[in-house]
Amino acid sequence: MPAPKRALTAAASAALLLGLLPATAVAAASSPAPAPVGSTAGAAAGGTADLQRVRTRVSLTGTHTWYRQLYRGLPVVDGFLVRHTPRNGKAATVVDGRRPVPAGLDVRPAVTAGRARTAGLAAAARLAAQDGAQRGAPGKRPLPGGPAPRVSGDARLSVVGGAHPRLVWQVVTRTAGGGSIRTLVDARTGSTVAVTRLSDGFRGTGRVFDPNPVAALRDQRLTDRGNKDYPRLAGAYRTVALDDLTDRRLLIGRWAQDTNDDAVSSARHRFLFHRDRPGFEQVSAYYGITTAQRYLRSIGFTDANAEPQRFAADAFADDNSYYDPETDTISFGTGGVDDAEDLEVVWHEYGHAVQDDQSPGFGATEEAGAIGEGFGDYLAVTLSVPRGKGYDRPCVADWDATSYTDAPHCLRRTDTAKTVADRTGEVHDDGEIWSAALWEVNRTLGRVQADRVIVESQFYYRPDTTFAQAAQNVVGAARALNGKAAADRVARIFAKRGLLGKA
Ligand SMILES: [Ca+2]
Ligand SMILES: [Ca+2]
Ligand SMILES: [Ca+2]
Ligand SMILES: [Ca+2]
Ligand SMILES: [Zn+2]
Repeated sequence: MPAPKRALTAAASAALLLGLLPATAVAAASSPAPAPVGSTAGAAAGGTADLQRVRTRVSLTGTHTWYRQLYRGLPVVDGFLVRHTPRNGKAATVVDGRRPVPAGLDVRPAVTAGRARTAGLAAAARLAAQDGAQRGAPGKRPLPGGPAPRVSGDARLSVVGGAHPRLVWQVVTRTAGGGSIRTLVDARTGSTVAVTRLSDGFRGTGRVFDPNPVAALRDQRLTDRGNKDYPRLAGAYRTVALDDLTDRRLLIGRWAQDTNDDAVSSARHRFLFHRDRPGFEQVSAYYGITTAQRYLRSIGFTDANAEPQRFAADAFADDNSYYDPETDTISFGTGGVDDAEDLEVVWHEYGHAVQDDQSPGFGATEEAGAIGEGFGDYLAVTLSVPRGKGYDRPCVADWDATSYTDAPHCLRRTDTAKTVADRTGEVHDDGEIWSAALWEVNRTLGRVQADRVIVESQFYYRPDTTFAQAAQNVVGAARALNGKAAADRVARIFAKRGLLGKA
C-alpha cells in the first residue's frame, strides 16, 4: 500500500485549505479524538479543537473523513488529518499531516490584506514571466492558455507550521488559462514566503480509442457507419486518465487546449463520451496530445512544444486535418471517420506542431514538407508501439483509413521500400521515403533511443531543409547521443534510400 499521506494531491490539499470543498464546521469529536500535535495542545481545548471536519467520502472498502488543521481558528497551511475506517470492522487508521505550531505564535497581522494581495499578484506575474521565457521560440505570440495573472482573489489569514512557523496571508491569483497560483505573504514583514501553482495537475477521466478500434480489435471489417456507436466497438473503448488539466471544468491543460465553440466541460473532470457524441473527439485530441508531450518529456525533452497546444476537433466537414502555424492550432475534420477519433491522426498533426516549435516556420520547401509528413507518420507509429499490441505497426491511421482504403486500411505506411528515386513531388507520398528511414532507425537503435535521436536532430533543422541536410542532422544526433558506431548504422540507413545525397 502506498504511503497514504501522498494520497492527498497538491490540488486536493489546496482545495481543502482554501475552503473550496464544502466544509462542515463540525468538531471532530464524533469519532475517537486524534491526539493534538506538539505544542498546538495549548490552543486546542478538548484535544481536537485544532481540527475542522471537511468532508467524508465512502469508498468500496471503507469511509474516509478529512479534517483541516486550525490554529486559533486560522487554517494551518497544508495541515490535515484523515481517518480511514474500514468496512470490515477492523480498527480505523489515522494519517496525521498536522504541522507543529508553537503555542505562542502571534496571530495579529502587521501587513494589511490589500498589501498582501498586491504582493501576491506581483509574485504570480513573475512566475508567469518565467514560464513565458521557457516557452522560447522567438516571435511567438503569447498563448491564450498561458498563465498570465488576471484576478487576485481574497487574502486569507493563515498559519505556516513546521520548521519556520509564521503568520501569513494566503493569496490566490487566477490565471487566464483557468489555473491558479497561491502566494504566501508574511503577515508581519510583507515578504513573499512561497509561490505555488495550485491547479497545475488536475487529473480527469476520459473515454477514448487507444490507439484506434482497428488495431485494438484487430478487425479490418470495422467501418464508420455514419458515426454510429455500434456494439462491435464496445471492446475498443478505454477509460483513461486525462493528465495535467489546469482548468477547473474544461479540457485545458499544460499541454493541450480545447478551443472548440462547443467545448465540453465537467466540474468533476469526467469526460466519458461514446464516439457518436462530439465530446468524444475533443477528449481524444486532448488525450492524444497530452500523452505525446508526456512521452517526449519522459525521454528527456522538456522544451519541445512544451505549451498548451491549441486544437479544434470536428472543426469542418472535410476528410482532412491540419496544423496551422499562423495560429499554432491543430484542426480536425469529420469526413468519414471523425479524424480525431484515431489517435494516430492526432499524433501525426501533433508532429507538425512539435516540428514548428523546434524550427519556426518548418516545412518551407517540398523536401522539408515531405520530412514533416514523414515525421508525423513516424510519430504516430512509434507512439502506438506500446498500445497497438504489435498489430501491423507500420500502418498509419488504421481506423480513419477505413473510409477511403481497401483492407488493410492504412492512410500511409512507414515500411515502404521507397527511395529518392520514387519521388513524386507530393509531400505525403514523399514523406513515406523519410518515414521509412526513420522507422528503420527505430528498428535498429530501439524505440526510445531512436525517438531521442530523431527529435533531437529536429532542433537543428532549417525551415527549408533538404533530405540530405536533415539526414546529416539525424546522424549527428546519433553520434552525440549514442556514439560513432550508432551514427554509422544510422548513416547507412539514410544512404541506402539516397537520402544522404552528395554533401
Ligand atoms: Ca465521432
Ligand atoms: Ca505549439
Ligand atoms: Ca476522417
Ligand atoms: Ca496503426
Ligand atoms: Zn501532415
